[in-house]
Amino acid sequence: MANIHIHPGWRLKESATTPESIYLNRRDFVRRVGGGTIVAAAAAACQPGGGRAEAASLGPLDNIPDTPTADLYPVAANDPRFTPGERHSVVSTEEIVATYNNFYEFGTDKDGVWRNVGPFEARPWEIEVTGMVDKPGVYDLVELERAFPLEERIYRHRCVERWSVVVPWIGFPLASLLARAQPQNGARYVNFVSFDRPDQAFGQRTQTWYRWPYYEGIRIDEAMHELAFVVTGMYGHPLQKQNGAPVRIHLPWKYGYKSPKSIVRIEVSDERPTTFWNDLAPAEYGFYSNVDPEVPHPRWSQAEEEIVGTGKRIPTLPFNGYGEWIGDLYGGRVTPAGDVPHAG
Ligand SMILES: Nc1nc2c(c(=O)[nH]1)N[C@H]1C(S)=C(S)[C@@H](COP(=O)(O)O)O[C@H]1N2
Ligand SMILES: [Mo]
Repeated sequence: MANIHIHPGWRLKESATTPESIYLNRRDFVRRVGGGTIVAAAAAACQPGGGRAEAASLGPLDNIPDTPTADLYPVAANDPRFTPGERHSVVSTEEIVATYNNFYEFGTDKDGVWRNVGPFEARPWEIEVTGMVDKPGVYDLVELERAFPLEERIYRHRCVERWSVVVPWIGFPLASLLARAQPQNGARYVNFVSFDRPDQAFGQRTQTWYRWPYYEGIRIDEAMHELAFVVTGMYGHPLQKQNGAPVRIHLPWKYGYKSPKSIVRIEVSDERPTTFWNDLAPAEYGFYSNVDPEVPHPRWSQAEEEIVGTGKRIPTLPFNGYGEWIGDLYGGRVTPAGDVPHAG
């Protein structure tokens, strides 16, 4: 009985979803990239000196940067046999996920982000892994995409603002990248840093009250957890810019802001890093920020969420439904004591 494969139980069942939308998107992508026309148009819109993208010429699904790794996509989907339940496991359409975004580097209007990413040059791209690792280095993202087997993971994504989507991400486990860098004994935290390019991101130019570049961090045992994912693709193709091209993190048991987009650096250290949202509003956004229906935000309840594009509201689950796989990372709690002042 060689090759018995144990499928992780956190995998969402694709058959409980709307596979048509995924496969339509895949075909659509093949057609667009195969023809090459839209990619060429996107590249033209990114010429130096260009202002914001021309909304009229580029649609929300036309923001996939050209990459020599396009041949790696799509990849095999999740095994359909395992699911943590039917709740909320309808994959959002790419149209929704690509037009309703939080990415403050490109403004604070969720439906405006995709219109503003034109000037952002998301390929080629390097990521530095630095700090308390035996093998620090600067990696070309293309190298990493080819080094690790890419997998598709359908993950729930829950924003602290009470909306959620379900996204077929493509990427590789964060643990694989960290293993390659070899964290030293005593390494306890991992910090992620996004790009800093005010010339390409008008939000960094104009919203100077934010502490750019965006940064968020987690404990190293959280980073090594099998659910922690480095995302390079979505819906069968490389990431759209508005979703964090060319590489972002996704931590499905935490509020969305803990998953930084378009990262350029991963820092391993023995000191807890400060984090973008905790620095801005410590009473509202903790370090851990695990999805917790019992701990309201000071300005709203977290008991429910709206599934974007459906008008449907559903109860929020502890750890966003991933509690069974999180195990005892937090000593039996969802929100560790004192994570936000009002959580006790
Ligand atoms: N660099 C960066 N990363 C970011 C953000 C941001 O503003 N900048 N917003 C966060 C928030 S609040 C959420 S909900 C998710 C949104 O991801 P999506 O637009 O792909 O759904 O990205 C997170 N990562
Ligand atoms: Mo968010």
